[in-house]
Amino acid sequence: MGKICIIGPRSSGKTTYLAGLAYWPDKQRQDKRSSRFEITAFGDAEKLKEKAENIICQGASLEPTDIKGGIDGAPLYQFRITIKHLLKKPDDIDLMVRDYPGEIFEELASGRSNSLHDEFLEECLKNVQGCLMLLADWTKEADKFYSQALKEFTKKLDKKGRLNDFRIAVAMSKCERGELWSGRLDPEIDIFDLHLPKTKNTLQSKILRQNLQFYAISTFGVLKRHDPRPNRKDKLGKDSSHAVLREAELWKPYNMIAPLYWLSEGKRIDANA
Ligand SMILES: Nc1nc2c(ncn2[C@@H]2O[C@H](COP(=O)(O)OP(=O)(O)OP(=O)(O)O)[C@@H](O)[C@H]2O)c(=O)[nH]1
Ligand SMILES: [Mg+2]
Repeated sequence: MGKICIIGPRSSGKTTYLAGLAYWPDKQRQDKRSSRFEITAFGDAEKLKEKAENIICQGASLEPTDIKGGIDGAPLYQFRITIKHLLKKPDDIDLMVRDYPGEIFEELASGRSNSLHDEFLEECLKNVQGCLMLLADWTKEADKFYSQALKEFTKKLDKKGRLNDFRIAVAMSKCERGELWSGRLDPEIDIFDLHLPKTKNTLQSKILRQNLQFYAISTFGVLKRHDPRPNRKDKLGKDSSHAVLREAELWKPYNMIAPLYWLSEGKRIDANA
């Protein structure tokens, strides 16, 4: 069973991503034949599925993640993902996923520390096969900030002796946004080289090439295959990092499985997963 964690700044879409995985809209539509994936959510992940149904599908946002109860009180979500292939037997991946609050990532950049957050990072650097890192901004300031946080993150990996055996899938989240959508086909070049070069360099200078991959994902996706309008509504009075699902019945996430498959198996599957 692969254990991974999801890290990224606040509001980068981490918990919504997990809720989307637990709910898996194709399954709800009984769209089974057209879907290449089957996902079963276990334990705490079942509760996330209800949240997707009762909050995201109703056009609202999830609460920010809170870990006041410490690491033992933080849910560890479990999923089995079955990937169907045309000519060979299906692959099953079993994942345990820890969702961390964005403050942990943000503190890395500021150099401040907090014993509760340190406890989470310890776990992440010790017992985890790799991490999915969700980043949602592409401004120059964001590039600087991410790069700073990742310098600290890789230093910590090094101290724990994990620098050479820790996979990092870095994903631009919410990529249904118009400015990013066309870059999803080759995100390493058309999103990371273009908008987040410092972030990419920081990672590439420390992490072995075979342990680093770049992705673009969107939990909300677009309206239809031939209608690339975002399946998203911005929230009135909120900044652009807050948005809600627009049409629950058209919900089709983009590329959510590919990074998990790579983190777990070390092999790539095509996008649109
Ligand atoms: N446009 C868009 N917005 C999204 C997407 N996924 C999540 N969001 C929105 O982004 C905001 C933050 O989502 P969360 O999942 O709570 O983010 P988080 O990274 O878990 O945040 P913390 O728990 O505070 O660290 C919410 O308003 C979501 O509805 C997406 O695919 N596209
Ligand atoms: Mg969260």
